[in-house]
Amino acid sequence: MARTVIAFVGGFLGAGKTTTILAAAARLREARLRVGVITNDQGGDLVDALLVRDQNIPNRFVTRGCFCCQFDALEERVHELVSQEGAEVVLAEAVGSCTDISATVLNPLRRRRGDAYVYAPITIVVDAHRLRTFLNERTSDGESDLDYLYLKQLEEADVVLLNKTDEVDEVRIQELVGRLRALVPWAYVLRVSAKTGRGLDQWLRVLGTPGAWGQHILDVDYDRYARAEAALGWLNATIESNTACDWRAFAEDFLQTLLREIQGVGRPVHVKLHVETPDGWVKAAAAAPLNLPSVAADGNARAAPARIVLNVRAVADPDALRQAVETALRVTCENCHVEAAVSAVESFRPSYPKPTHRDSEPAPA
Ligand SMILES: Nc1nc2c(ncn2[C@@H]2O[C@H](COP(=O)(O)OP(=O)(O)OP(=O)(O)O)[C@@H](O)[C@H]2O)c(=O)[nH]1
Ligand SMILES: [Mg+2]
Repeated sequence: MARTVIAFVGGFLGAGKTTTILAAAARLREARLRVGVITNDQGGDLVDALLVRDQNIPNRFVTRGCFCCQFDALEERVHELVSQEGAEVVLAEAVGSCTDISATVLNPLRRRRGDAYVYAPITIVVDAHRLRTFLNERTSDGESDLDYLYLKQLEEADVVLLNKTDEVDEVRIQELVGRLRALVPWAYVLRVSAKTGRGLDQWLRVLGTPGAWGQHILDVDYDRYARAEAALGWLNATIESNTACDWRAFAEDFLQTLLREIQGVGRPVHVKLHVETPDGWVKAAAAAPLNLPSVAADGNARAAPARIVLNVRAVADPDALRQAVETALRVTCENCHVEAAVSAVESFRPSYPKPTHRDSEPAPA
């Protein structure tokens, strides 16, 4: 039997990693390959995991820390996807505030597991709008800690996917590709749209290309990396309701109201929610810098009970995020004549990254 291919997909919060993975998984399945997906988060309840499950893709989660700090769990989940689900390709999405994947995840796995798997290039997904903002706002007297993290994510890429090109004109795309090639001359830079499918077949061809990938071991200042992560507030919540309503309209209203509330206490980075009802699901999300809501549903979700999973990532105090969620929920419930209550919530700042392994040299490929 051919060895399973493992592809790590990183990139900043909201860049489009999950959307890219789901679109790629659909193509791989059309080509009759068995795909498994691993999602990852600093907290517990994950919208991404629900999105993968909605597509009936075999999936596993690594929660309560990024792959590097939860390495043993990652290794186990990969093994499960291969041994229990027969996965021939595993697409593993790293937390969007995570970097140093090559030294702390890919190379330790290769060193420990040797030939058991084939390691695909490390892919970093980049939101074209965020890249423009990053390039425009960088100053010669040094970048912010979050910009430092963003740059480190790019530096370890074997492949960069310039995503959301459906929203940017071709002249700008050309310019951004040029700037990316100057920043990371060793990486393949591909123009893609996870939404329209542009460039995804090309990406899959690159993923299947044998090579000594993951060789870019970063020089990372972990104090700066930790400060960048700690600038972010994280909130995961579950909300439950026994009222029947138009859940798509509810999700749109809640997302917009919550974005406004967060803007009052900080800066939204990625806000996403998933509503599950007996007659369907709705997902709604908005990612900085544009914060344009995108909403999708599988039908006409109107029934009760409804279970809403909410994930907020923002440059804001975690307690202020709790307050923002409570206020937005009250406003939307009034607007939509719904009774709903938060049944679980956690909010925090990611803690100092402490990788289980860190290889300062690439393992033999
Ligand atoms: N227009 C457009 N929107 C996209 C595209 N890819 C993703 N999005 C939207 O961007 C937002 C973030 O997408 P995700 O796939 O959840 O991003 P992510 O990188 O997985 O986010 P995190 O897991 O929070 O780090 C969602 O609203 C998506 O609908 C794209 O190619 N074009
Ligand atoms: Mg995601």
